[in-house]
Amino acid sequence: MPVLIATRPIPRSAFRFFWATFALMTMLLVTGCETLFPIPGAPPAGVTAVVQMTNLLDFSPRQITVRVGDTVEWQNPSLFTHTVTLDADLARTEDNVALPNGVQPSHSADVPPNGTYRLTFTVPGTYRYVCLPHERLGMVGVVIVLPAE
Ligand SMILES: [Cu+2]
Repeated sequence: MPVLIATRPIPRSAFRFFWATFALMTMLLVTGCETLFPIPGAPPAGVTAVVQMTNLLDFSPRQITVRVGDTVEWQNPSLFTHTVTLDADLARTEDNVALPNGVQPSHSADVPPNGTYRLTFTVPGTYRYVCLPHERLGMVGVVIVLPAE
């Protein structure tokens, strides 16, 4: 006796869903989740730590610790122009900037909205720096550089 199995045609939308899911999973495998869903604060390649310059006129995080040879990237996702200034001669208050002995002063110049600035630290010690336009408002930061591991 023949068995009758009810078969409905699979709706087109089911195929579309399948292929859309398949394509998304493939993209995730190929590019990594971070491309589609960037993790806030995840450092770009070659960068050890990220400091953001914020709309609240602050460095975030205000203090970071890295090691000799590490590169720090300052990112400006804010609406304001900021600077990363490790130069006591440029600072309003000289004491807001401090560098380990023998380290040359440096200054990013203006970092506009969406701009970035990178520094690679080669000398261990404590670095105090300011944002020139907002130094008076307390926009100061600290990078502590430990000896290489
Ligand atoms: Cu600033």
